[in-house]
Amino acid sequence: MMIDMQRDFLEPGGFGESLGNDVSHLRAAVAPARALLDWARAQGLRIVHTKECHRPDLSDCPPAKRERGLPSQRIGDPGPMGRILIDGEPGSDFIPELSPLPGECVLAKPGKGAFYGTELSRLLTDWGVERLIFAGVTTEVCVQSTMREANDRGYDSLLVSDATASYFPHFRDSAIEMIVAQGGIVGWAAPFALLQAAG
Ligand code: C5J
Repeated sequence: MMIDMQRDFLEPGGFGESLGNDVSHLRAAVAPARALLDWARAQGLRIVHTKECHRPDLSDCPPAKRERGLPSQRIGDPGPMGRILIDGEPGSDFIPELSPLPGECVLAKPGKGAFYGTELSRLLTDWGVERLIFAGVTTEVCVQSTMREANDRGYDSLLVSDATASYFPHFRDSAIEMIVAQGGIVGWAAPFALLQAAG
């Protein structure tokens, strides 16, 4: 599960920056996420790339989400990478280093969790998948939300700790602590090198 490695979150001029974030904090996760992706491809694992985005008419964007906070640009407003967080606009696309290959599953999601408003549950059931490996951004928002949704649905989840990042580096660390606490109440975490060595 490669969560939301989109230009809108990682590049200047997108949704993340419009919320006042320093997007450079997310770059540290890119090389480990790419190494993970290459490894997963070599292992023949199913890969799902999610992207948080909305329909051009905003019919899947709750007004509360659009109106929240005091962003410089709101969801749907025009920005340097097209309309902010709108499916099909350049900003909603994946960063080049983590572009999906033909045949890999791309899942547009309107919420933070990847199970909400998507086909993910059905796809995982159809594929017979029981365990999920997570990477992406941001750790405490879309990654953690999706891991919690997965936990409630009975999946075992592992977060690759160096392949995820937050605009607030201490939030990444706290989110990982919360996930693995109490014997893995939500899931487990390990750096990519450990996963690679194990498998
Ligand atoms: C946010 C995400 N942070 N992909 N989305 O709004 O984590």
